[in-house]
Amino acid sequence: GLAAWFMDSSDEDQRKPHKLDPNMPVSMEDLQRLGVFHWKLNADLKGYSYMDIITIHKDTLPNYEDKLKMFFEEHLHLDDEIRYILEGRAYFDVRDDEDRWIRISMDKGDLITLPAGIYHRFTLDETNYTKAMRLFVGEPVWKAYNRPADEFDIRKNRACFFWLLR
Ligand code: KMT
Ligand code: NI
Repeated sequence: GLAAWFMDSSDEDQRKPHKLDPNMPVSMEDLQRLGVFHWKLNADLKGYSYMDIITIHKDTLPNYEDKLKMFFEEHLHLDDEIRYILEGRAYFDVRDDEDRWIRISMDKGDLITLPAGIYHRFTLDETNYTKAMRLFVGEPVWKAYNRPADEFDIRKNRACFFWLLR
């Protein structure tokens, strides 16, 4: 857990690490610039009004194959995505401000928040199992907009933010 790197562009198995050769790590600071926060649980789970637990394994998740396919489609949400890994491992891939894929490796005890409007996707790794807590501020909205979804204000706000940061 707690590691991130730029991804290669090979079409090989999505569950492999897909590191560049040589590896190009992405720091916590770089992720924070993108609005992505990723840390070991510091008991700061305050302020969330909804929680559930999803067990992603072929024997426990209905429509396992379809769901994994859906999770790996590049998409965004209009709310933050907050996940806390309880067991197993997984990867969250996010697009940086230059549209490069960053792979974030997550395992037991890792918490991540993805900001509303960031393009991202999710995959298991080759261990094929993770149990995650899904947290939400307010009423949960699971609606995902597959790319392209640039018509939303949140996308324009993000573009403006990165333009100002340049
Ligand atoms: C999402 O929206 O990307 C997901 O819910 C990923 C799977 S939950 C660990
Ligand atoms: Ni998502």
